Amino acid sequence: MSDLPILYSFRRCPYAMRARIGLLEANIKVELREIVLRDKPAHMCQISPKATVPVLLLPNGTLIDESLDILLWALNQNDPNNLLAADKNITNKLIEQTDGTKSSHFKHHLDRYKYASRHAVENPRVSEQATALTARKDSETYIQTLESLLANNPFLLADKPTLADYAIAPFIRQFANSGREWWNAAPYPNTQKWLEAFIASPTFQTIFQKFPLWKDGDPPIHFPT
Ligand SMILES: N[C@@H](CCC(=O)N[C@@H](CS)C(=O)NCC(=O)O)C(=O)O
Repeated sequence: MSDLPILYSFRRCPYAMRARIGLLEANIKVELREIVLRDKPAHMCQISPKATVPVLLLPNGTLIDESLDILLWALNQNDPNNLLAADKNITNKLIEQTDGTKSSHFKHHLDRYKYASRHAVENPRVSEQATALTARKDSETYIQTLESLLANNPFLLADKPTLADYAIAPFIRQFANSGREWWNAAPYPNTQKWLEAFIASPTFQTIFQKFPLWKDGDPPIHFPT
């Protein structure tokens, strides 16, 4: 058993990004196990049968397998940049609007936009392109919420990043990347600027570095390095 927490992670997953951001910000070292979703390690599925990343296993056997819980677990131990300073209720509400499971939440539309071919199958009379366009349109109410917040401050809830920025930006990155040309021309200058600043930040550059795929028996890879 490792004397460090073990993090199962997938580089491009926005949820796993949250976990790595929390660990980096809190400067908590873990053994990072990079996986691919089509070939999940048996140990990960055994300790967390829902088999989603991120999964954090603490040396005392405690399992944390929800991204927001990992982010909060890390920051509650060490939060040198005061990411927990913003109002908790507003923060939670905004995060829920992002990746909550209701069909009104942004993640629902993001999935249909990014994976329109999969979702078009649900209703064969609607083309893949129409599915994507509807999903993108439906996402815009949420993007407008961010845009208004970012008209007041350079970050969502303050003049510096807080939990909400780091919990949400990985999903907006995925949205922007699902139609880059459209995003670059879309009427959301504040959100575009905020996203660019996130992507250029040392925090994102550090958590987005590439790690080799983990397999059982490999020497441990530590994160942050
Ligand atoms: N609610 C979970 C969701 C995590 C999640 O859905 N992660 C995706 C990857 S981005 C996943 O592992 N999906 C499982 C799969 O595709 O098999 C969390 O916040 O950690």
